[in-house]
Amino acid sequence: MFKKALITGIRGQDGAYLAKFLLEKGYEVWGADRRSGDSSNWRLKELGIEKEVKIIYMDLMELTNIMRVIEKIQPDEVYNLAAQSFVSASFEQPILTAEVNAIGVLRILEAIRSLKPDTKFYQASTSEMFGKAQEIPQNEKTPFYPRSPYGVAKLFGHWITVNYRESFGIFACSGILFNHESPLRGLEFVTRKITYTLARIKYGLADKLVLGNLDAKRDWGYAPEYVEGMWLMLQQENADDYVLATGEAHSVREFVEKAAEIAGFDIIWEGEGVNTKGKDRKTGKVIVEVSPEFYRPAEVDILIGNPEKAKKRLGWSPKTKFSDLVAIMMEADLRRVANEARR
Ligand code: NDP
Ligand code: GDR
Repeated sequence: MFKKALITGIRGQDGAYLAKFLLEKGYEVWGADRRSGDSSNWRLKELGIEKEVKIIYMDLMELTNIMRVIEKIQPDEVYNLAAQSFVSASFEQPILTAEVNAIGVLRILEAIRSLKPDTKFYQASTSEMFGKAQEIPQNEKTPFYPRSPYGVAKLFGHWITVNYRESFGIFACSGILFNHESPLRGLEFVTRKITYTLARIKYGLADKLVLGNLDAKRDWGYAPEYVEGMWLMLQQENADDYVLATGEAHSVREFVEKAAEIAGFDIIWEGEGVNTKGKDRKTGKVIVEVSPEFYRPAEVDILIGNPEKAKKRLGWSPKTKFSDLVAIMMEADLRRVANEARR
């Protein structure tokens, strides 16, 4: 018998890759869409699975809606990937962020508890819960110190998942995932903003790249590998929490440098906070500018994960190295923008 999976956040980066992965495993895949008005489903289209995913309307704000969906689908597995996922926006929309990223998780767990308690549940937790990191690298036992309304709300989502596992015996796992990127990443996130904008500069469609804090360091992995880790968590004998990460951190500045090299640019840095030593000397045309507009009220300076537990228990390990990840993203955007420019 095939299994049924319900994925919330189906129209996001991870929703698309997870849907593809589960379809290949023979699952019947239901995608919960909050019906935001943009019905382009471009990510599912790019992966060639738009017609295979069964879309159902479901918003994490609405308990009765969630209950009807769980009742109708009777899923074996629920992957809760839906969220207000942009850290910056959470400072402007903290209440909405908490409603979706914290209480939204509880709504799903309540629906599962009431209607189908044998459903396995995956919660998309995040390295942002470590925030002002209390140790380096971070693992499942590292104390949390979130630095944004996003991180605080996700911390509630994490603990309520643990609590429903311990209180009601629900098979509920929290995946503490460090940043994972791909050509399907949203344009508001720094990696995709860099590769897409550089590609547009290359084809004369933009004249500069404007960024915030270049010194922030992140542990960047490749998204298709991380969705397999989510699935593996739900296939174990016991539910547990796992860190998925590469164990390496790189700065935003390094990401820009690598991407520019691949796109064939010499970088000229300009703006506040720019460190103009060595290769950052001004030599001509402006390509990268630093603007306070993109600084956050409280920053997370450095995150590096330790994925040892996932390696040992799940047999999961990251494969794509930083420079390959940048190349995959940069080349994909160069191809995309070349097509745009031709139209
Ligand atoms: P995306 O931003 O690409 O996707 C998030 C999805 O959530 C979107 O499709 C969005 O819908 C949906 N959504 C937002 N609000 C609601 C709501 N009220 N009800 C239903 N759906 C809603 O995120 P990613 O795919 O990158 O990330 C997936 C999850 O993993 C998120 O929860 C994120 O916080 C978490 N995470 C991501 C990491 C990463 O590096 N990518 C790392 C760690 C955790 P719409 O399309 O309509 O906007
Ligand atoms: P993050 O990703 O906050 O780590 O959250 P993002 O790409 O937004 O920022 C990473 C770092 O880059 C710095 N930065 C900029 N960020 C953006 N977006 N735009 C800029 O112009 C810019 N300039 C510098 C940021 O200050 C930050 O330090 C992502 C999301 O996917 C979350 O949902 C997820 O939980 C975490 O990763 C793990």
